[in-house]
Amino acid sequence: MLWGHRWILLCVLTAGFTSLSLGVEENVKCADLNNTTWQQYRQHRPKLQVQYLLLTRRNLDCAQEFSQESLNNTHFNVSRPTKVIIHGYRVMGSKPSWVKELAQALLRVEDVNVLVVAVQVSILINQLQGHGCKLESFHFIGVSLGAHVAGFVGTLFTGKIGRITGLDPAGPMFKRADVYDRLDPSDAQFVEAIHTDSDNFGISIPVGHVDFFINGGNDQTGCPHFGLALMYSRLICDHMRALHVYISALNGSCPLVGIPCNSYDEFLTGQCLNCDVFKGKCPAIGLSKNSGVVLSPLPKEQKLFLLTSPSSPFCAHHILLELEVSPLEKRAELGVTLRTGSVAVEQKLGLGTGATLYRSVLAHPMALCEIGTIELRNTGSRFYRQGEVHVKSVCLSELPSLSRREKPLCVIKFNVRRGTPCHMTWSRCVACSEAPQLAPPPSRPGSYPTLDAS
Ligand SMILES: [Ca+2]
Ligand SMILES: [Ca+2]
Repeated sequence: MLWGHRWILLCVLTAGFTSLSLGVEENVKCADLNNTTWQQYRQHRPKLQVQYLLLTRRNLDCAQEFSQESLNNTHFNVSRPTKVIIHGYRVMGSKPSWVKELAQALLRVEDVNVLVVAVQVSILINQLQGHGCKLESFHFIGVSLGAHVAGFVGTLFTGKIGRITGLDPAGPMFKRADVYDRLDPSDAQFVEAIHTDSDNFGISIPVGHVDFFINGGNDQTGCPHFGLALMYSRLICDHMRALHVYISALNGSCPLVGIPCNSYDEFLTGQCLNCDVFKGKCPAIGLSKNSGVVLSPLPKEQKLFLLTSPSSPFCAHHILLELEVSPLEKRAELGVTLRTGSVAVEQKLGLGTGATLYRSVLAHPMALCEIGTIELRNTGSRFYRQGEVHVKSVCLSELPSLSRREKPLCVIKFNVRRGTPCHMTWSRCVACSEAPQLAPPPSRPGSYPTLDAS
């Protein structure tokens, strides 16, 4: 797709102009985002008054129109922190349907003011400062272009805003932009970003103190990337996943923690196993202070990786698979399946003649202790010619590991013949040519080769 088309679509999908329908005069009608289009906004800009939506625990379902003049007639509480949802401009005028869901998720976690804005946030902040709100009590949550709007406003307040959360901050035209024009760690006291479509609508570089790259940050499991899916859902699914993962984290479905690593490849090949650089406490998506980061000074542009399941609430356990085989004369391929009841997750490992140690990290819906069986298949057929693979050990452990790593579950010493799958529970083996033994983990060499996993 041409970049021009991408950006038109990006504007359609993620930008947005908020205007409010009337509602204050009767005090019972709820304010709402209306369908003002970008064109209408341009034509009528001088006449349009900048307005905002307010949601609090006292009006969870019925947004109030909000302005400096109406401040005293709303549920806004200057003594409480304020979350500001920034969704930018909207070209076609369709309402961002997720705003209310995000606002309500925030209010379930904290008793705060939630303001929904499109632009001109700085005017609002100035007004609220006049009413006694402190800059550090503001938390901006910006989606796509809204993330950079939040960054720009943060710059205007010299980085004194409390927190900015960028949900798949827009790229790639921002990638080479000056930090003044895009979100960066200097824009607030704590800046975090969640990346889910770095290869398309999102930015590929880290822009916060910490940056969560979900499933590597490019493409999301459960999103249609091929086939007959609607063009809209194909294009927007990855990009909007950051928002849905964030809402899931707010709902507390499961901890969504990131593991620090230089690259996704290093993460997938088991080269980053713990959060020792964060004093053993992995940063988590959500509202905890600084995402749980206790380091001082804060890190900058620290990449964090995590895997998710394909659908809400996106919970997954990170399982490290470690395999040691006897030296092979020819190449081979092993299919490893972890199974609990009807749930099965398969990982294919390409084995070469020059290496005997392999590592791979995979997502599994079950915790390690709930994985009932492991099955190995020698799937190499005509192209691969290694007829039998002697497995010295296959071990599973769960990430992130604690500083003192727990012992992995291991099975040792068995052969996997081509065409004869080897099923194992942790206490027995079926159809192996040699009875495997449960064993303590093998000693761990310092480095492992890159795994050719598929
Ligand atoms: Ca900036
Ligand atoms: Ca993508």
